[in-house]
Amino acid sequence: MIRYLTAGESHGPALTVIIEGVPAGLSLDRSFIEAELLHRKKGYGRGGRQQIETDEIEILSGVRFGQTLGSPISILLRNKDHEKWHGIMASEGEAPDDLEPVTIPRPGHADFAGLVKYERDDIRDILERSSARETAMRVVAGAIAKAFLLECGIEVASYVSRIGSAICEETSEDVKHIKALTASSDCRTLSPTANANMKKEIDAAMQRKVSLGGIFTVVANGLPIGLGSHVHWDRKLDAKLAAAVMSIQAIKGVEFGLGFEAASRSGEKAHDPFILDHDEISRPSNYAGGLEGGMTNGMPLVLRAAMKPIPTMQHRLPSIDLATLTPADSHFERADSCAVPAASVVAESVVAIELANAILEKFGGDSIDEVTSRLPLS
Ligand code: EPS
Repeated sequence: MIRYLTAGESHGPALTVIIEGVPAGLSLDRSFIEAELLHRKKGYGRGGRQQIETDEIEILSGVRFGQTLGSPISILLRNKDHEKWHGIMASEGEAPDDLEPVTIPRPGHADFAGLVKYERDDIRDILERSSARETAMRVVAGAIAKAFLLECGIEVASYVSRIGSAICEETSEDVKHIKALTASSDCRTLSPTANANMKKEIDAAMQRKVSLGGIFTVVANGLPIGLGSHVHWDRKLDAKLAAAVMSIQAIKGVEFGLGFEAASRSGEKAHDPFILDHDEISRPSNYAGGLEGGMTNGMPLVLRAAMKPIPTMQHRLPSIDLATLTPADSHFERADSCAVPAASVVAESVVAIELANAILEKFGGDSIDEVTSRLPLS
């Protein structure tokens, strides 16, 4: 099974990840991982930080001559912006005399609860780690999971379905189609009209100095039937996928297939009939989003998630200066106006990790050949 740990502060020297449990013999090169990082870095509505960072990685262990060894893979990504944060983010010595602690929490952020929980005086001790910069390393881990899944005939993609009130009416359950359309869309959506509307919405939000959330859809194709299990709560694949996506910064909800809409339909309009098509079992619809009883059912996986607007905004919200206990406007520092396109890439990554684990759980193997030889023939 693949386990991974990320470490690093947003403006610290570097981010790191250790990924353990990747089978040996998987072809892996830096450019494949960096291409995934580039998808996360892009997206209309990102702030100035993305122009600073190059998101180039160093593979420190677990890979030799472009192949995984089965040993832990460790990867380093240096924060270019750290050069300007040396003093403020130093791991040794005393705090500089002119250090201004952040003491006004942003409503909607980890600032307040984190400060109280960890008994800190400077909100920076919390915000540096709660920052979505950390998701770069999930994309690194996810890229390795994607490389593994490709060997198993499984592909994952995502698209943005909504930003603020701008909606993409088109939907797709076809990874190749999604990849082709999102490649030319700076909002990572499926139609030029939706892309233009989303950009307009983001421009208007920037003018108002506010942030925007949205909804994205993650799709996976090629999944064998029976990943996950109905027999116990902690083996249900939908629960694992939902937890993985819910753990991404600012995600507030996850649904599969019809999701919340199923609650308002009567049963005959909410489930996917079985039919025979040339003697093959077939499903004319995919309301379940590819999962029944916590198991893959042979249909495409369709997961949607809702992201709240980022709490860091030039439009400051009422807050309290915790140093003086006086009312104050919430803290602002440079931020993205909308990070929904980036979050969709992060979600693809964490979904890929869960799917890779579901494959390893069911078919197992220490080398890539061992795993793939155990997969059902398609
Ligand atoms: C973030 C604030 C911004 C974002 C950052 C997440 O960073 P900064 O404060 O340096 O401008 O750009 O996201 C990234 C750096 C990234 O790579 O995704 C936050 O507060 O969560």
